[in-house]
Amino acid sequence: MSFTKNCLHFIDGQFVESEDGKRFTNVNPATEEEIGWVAEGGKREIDRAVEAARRALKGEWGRYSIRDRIAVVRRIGDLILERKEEFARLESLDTGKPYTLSLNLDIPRAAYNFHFFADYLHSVGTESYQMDAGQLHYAIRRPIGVVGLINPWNLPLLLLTWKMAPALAMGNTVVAKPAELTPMTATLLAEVIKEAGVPDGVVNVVHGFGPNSAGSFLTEHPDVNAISFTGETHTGKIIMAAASKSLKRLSFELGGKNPYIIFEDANLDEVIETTIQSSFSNQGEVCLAGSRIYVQRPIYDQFLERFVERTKQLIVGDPFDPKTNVGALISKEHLERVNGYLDIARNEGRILLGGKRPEGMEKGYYLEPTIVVDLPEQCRVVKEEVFGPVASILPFDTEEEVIARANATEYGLSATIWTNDLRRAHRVAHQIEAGVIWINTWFLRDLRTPFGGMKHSGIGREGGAHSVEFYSELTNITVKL
Ligand code: NAD
Ligand code: 6OD
Repeated sequence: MSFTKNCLHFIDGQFVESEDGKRFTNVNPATEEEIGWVAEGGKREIDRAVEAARRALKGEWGRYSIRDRIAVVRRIGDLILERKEEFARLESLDTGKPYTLSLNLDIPRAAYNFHFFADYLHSVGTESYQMDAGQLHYAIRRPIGVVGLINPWNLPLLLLTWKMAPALAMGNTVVAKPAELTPMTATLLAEVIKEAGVPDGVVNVVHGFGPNSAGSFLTEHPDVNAISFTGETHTGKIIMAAASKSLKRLSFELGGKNPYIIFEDANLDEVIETTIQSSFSNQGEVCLAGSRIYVQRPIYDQFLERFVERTKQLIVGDPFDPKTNVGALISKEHLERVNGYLDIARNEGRILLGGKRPEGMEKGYYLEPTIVVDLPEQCRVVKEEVFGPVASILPFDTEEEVIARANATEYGLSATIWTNDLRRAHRVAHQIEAGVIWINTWFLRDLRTPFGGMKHSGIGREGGAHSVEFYSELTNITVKL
């Protein structure tokens, strides 16, 4: 199996270089070694991809029956599973995340995104209303057209397929712009798309950067009907402005600074294990990470002691070592950004554990799982998205107080509440301003449910009927006999 992969664009069913031959280098964050080159797309590549996608809407794909679409969407999922080790290897090479995580979470979930939406398509209907005799309204659903998919680097294949599967299921064509730091699994997905027999031009992948590059050319393109974007809130604002010129439909899944509330009656055994995951899995590079951990004061010391002990057991290291729990951060720049937050934490609070490069690891963008305490509520580490293996633990006294503190943020993506008091769990959940709330669990996903954030964490919801709604256009037809 290959440890390198050069990444070409996939336009109109062909793997191609950029017309001007531009390329950039792809680096393995765990070794700092080059692992291949990537074609760097610009306006010309986006134009060609959008033209191909628009043509494909009117071609064979546009005439596919629902049954044919279900079959091909399902087949893409099957082929991902057939090549899951190859996908997982490339995902870990690109991101630095543990191979076991890629193999057991990212890649199966990517396949399931296709399987789920293939199944879901069976039950997609529309509305019909009868008025007086002989008067009937009924709605028909059509694809919205060419959809631009722009993704971040933290869960590259999972998030790309989360958008691509419903877009294809609803009969659209797509132009995907993967994150520049993680181009490999999108390229392998293009191979799978070809193998699955998807007609040329239905799926296009253009590599490149964001500003003044493939990303912004895609969002500005007048023939793109919708953009589904996952990434930073700041980027979302830029994309919204660019997309406004041609009034594109937008779906935004943005950043989060998610409150994670532990009441004194919670089951601490469960809490500790899950909090390890919600803080440090994927190196903490998860938009849903429970990064503000509020612990009720009577159990604060006990929680801290047990959490520190359990965190010490985590193994940081080579993503391909099966014992590794925490891999490398995505890039040198990102590690520096996270270290910048740790400097603030040192000044305004206290680093209780971690906060430095693991001993003996000279290469790679590694950081020990880090626990921070004694931070003032207004500290930037409590307010801003750190997106690294850094857990801030904050004591609280009352329910009212913790709700107010949880909501005192511009973000509203997710929240977690730990308590055995049923009434309190629901009472608090109803008051927290977040699009996704977990009670006594974290990141338990069901793809039928609405997923997305409020406030600066996003616009719109995806998942199940919400994805169907986003990736299709309704026309109401009224008939009077
Ligand atoms: P980012 O916003 O920097 O980049 C995301 C994508 O947007 C990349 O493909 C990038 O090339 C592209 N891009 C950047 N500038 C652009 C522009 N001006 N026009 C068009 N495209 C542009 O985000 P990132 O650093 O790759 O990812 C981390 C962020 O993503 C975090 O804030 C995280 O919370 C967020 N995220 C959110 C969710 C969610 O579901 N809400 C999921 C994963 C990640
Ligand atoms: O599970 C999902 O569908 C999803 N969109 C997860 C996002 C995770 C953010 O990092």
